[in-house]
Amino acid sequence: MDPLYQPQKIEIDTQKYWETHQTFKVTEDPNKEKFYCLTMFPYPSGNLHMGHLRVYTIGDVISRFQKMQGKNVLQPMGWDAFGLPAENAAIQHGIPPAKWTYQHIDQMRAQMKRIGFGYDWSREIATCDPQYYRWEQWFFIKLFEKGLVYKKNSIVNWDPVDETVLANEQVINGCGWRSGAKVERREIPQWFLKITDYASELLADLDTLTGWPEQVRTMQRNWLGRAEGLKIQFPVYGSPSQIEVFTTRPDTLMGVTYLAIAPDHPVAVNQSTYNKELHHFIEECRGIKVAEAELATLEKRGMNTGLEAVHPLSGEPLPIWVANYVLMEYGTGAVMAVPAHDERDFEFAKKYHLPIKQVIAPSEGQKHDFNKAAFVEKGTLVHSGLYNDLNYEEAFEKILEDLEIRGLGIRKVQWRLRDWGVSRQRYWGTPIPIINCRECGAVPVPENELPVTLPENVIFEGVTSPIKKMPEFYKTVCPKCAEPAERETDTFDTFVESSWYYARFACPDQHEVMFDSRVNYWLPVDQYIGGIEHAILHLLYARFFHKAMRDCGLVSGAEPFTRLLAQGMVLKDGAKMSKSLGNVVDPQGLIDRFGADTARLFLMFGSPPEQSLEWSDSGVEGSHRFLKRLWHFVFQHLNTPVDVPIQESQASSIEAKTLRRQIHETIKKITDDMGRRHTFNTAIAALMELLNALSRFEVTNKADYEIVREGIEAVVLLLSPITPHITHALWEALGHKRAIIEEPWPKINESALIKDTLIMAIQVNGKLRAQISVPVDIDRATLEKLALAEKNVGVHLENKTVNKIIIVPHKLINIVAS
Ligand code: ANZ
Ligand code: ZN
Repeated sequence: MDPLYQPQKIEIDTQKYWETHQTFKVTEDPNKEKFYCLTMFPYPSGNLHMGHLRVYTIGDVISRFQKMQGKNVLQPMGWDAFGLPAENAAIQHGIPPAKWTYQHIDQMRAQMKRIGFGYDWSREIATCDPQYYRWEQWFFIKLFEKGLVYKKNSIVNWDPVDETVLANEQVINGCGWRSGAKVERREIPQWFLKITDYASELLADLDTLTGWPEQVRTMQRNWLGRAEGLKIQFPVYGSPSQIEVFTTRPDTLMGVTYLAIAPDHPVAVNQSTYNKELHHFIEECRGIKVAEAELATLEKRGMNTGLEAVHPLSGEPLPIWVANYVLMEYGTGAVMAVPAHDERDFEFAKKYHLPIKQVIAPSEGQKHDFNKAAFVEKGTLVHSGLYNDLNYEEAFEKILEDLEIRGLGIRKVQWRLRDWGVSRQRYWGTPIPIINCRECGAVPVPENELPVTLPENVIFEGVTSPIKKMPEFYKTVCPKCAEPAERETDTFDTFVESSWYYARFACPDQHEVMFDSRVNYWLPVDQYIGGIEHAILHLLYARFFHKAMRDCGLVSGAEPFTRLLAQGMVLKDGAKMSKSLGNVVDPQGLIDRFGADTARLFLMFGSPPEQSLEWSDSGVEGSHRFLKRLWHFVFQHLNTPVDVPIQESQASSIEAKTLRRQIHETIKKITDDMGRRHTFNTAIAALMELLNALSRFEVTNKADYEIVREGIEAVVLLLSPITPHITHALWEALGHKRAIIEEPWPKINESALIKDTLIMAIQVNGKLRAQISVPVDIDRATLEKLALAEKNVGVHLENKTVNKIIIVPHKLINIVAS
């Protein structure tokens, strides 16, 4: 054993060992419990950053721990390889996106190998590989046939100078990122997936996901946004039309003082043909695409249409306003405004001097100033005529009843969730497998013509997707009528690829069908790990895909991910480590200087995985010092053997017993920390304490030496999921023939955990066969069990039956057997 800890050499050697032994390649073994551990695959940007390093280390530690538990562990890796950065690089530097992407994949794969992640590389997937996306195209056609796909006009960002559609990220302050031209809104036909068909199930099944953080489940619930309310009709004066509103607060109906409609609402658009000012206002609102999140804080703007609606119960006239805070995409695109009880309406009414009418009373003793803010809580009705004194539920039902009589209201469950628009007018993505025929409309590409391959050798002229200008790509014939037709040149949103990759890892080499039976062996993913930024969309889309794939008979089970861990950010000086802030620490430098094990140890030691981790140079150095100390300690131990035999009569000392207890308490704690709690930081702290205790312990005889050896082996085994290289080398130095990666997790010796012990002799038919250490106050049943569990006792009981067990308290146990 080298007296010096040399991480670079040890790490490369260990990685070679794994490579030649194909240590992480797994096959399906029905006799072994499987464990599928998946960390969200990266976009191949070219370099791993510290956040990557942290999340992939978490996954690797969990995988290695589970392998040591005897499970058949699958830990795959792949590349979310389509997307805008490759396309932007092509536009700016003329490199074809495919070439750029594959180069970056090679770079990142090499980095991952250098950090020692235990991936089954034989299952690597790149989503830009036609062998991958062909099954996505195939599945899209299945969804098309099932009626879960439709085409609808929807709005995109149009750059009038570059004559192209821009992704949201390419619009900077309302202008095209390259041309600088003011971006316009255009309506073009786009493909949608009917995720809303699954809204109820996506909501209900959240309750079964008990292995997910509560926060993520709440975020998904809010995104789905199930709301129970009413749809209410407001007739328009002097017009046959009615304005329909959706409200969750019908109890406030008598407090409505105006109607607010979206700028895109047909009544607004129609009215603007007579009203220039209104027309201008609507155009202005349309120029700004409002994200839903901004609605609350948006500066409220509006204009009176001059039209009036009729209150459905009181018959009073209500002005109709166009308001920028009303979304056409939600509910009916119209709101019955109740300024006294809704914050947005309140702000708007204040600004435009509209009446504020209180209809809900704050509870007794609760003070509320209706001049300052809306009162949004539920309560007892006031100033509501017939409905006075009713509570929320009573008012809801009574008002519904009265509206129903007039045919002006119905109960309605509204969802916030929208269908998923999957068309992108970008080049670097999966071609949408549709052929547009003048006669037959949109026709799916026949199965035997899949994949529709994206041409990879392309040159960008300007920003437009090259395949939109490639007749050799888009010119084709209609599969139905054989007339000339054109292929769809839009590509899929890259969220489509990441919605099903987890299942494809089960059988990435299967080229006949999307999935084979292996998918049922590996799914669901037992542990999924990734950033909280994917808490909503990615996870919701993947859950939707799983259910849709199940309904096509492709997978089984209702949910794809049993447990979810959302890791925290890596911070430096309290801010997110990011390029834009210029505070990144490059993992490569760290590895060059200290080795991968130090980096892994620091990242796991700094904080529990769900919390943010503050970068610290001294923390890294401390981690490195610990590994050096461990190395030296093992070296010294191996080079100073103690052979003084223990005296026959000499019981081991109190100190020795205490140390042994600490060893087994540490095993017990770390088993729980790593397996159940995922608190790797406290596990490492306990290991550091154990190493301290081992170093302090004075070895005077062979028995002591053996206990220290037991302690060292425990430390090395327990640490091996976190720092797999140094522990590989140490295990070998400790004289083991089998590599540590093949070793099982250390076992807890229950009797070593026992406090205040005494030694009792165990006899079989009067002959001493063993000695055990037990608590002074042990009960008879436990004592008998412990005695019978002793190995040597078992040997002497072979083929015998126990007739009687005689116990002389605090002295001996005699097992009488024949
Ligand atoms: C009257 C009312 C009174 C409302 C009150 C709220 C409080 P959730 O619960 O999020 O589903 N709303 C309806 N359609 C809208 C749209 N297209 N754009 C903006 N706001 C819209 O929200 C339902 C409530 O949001 C509805 O209930 C409506 O305002 C508003 F004291 O109606 B409410
Ligand atoms: Zn046709």
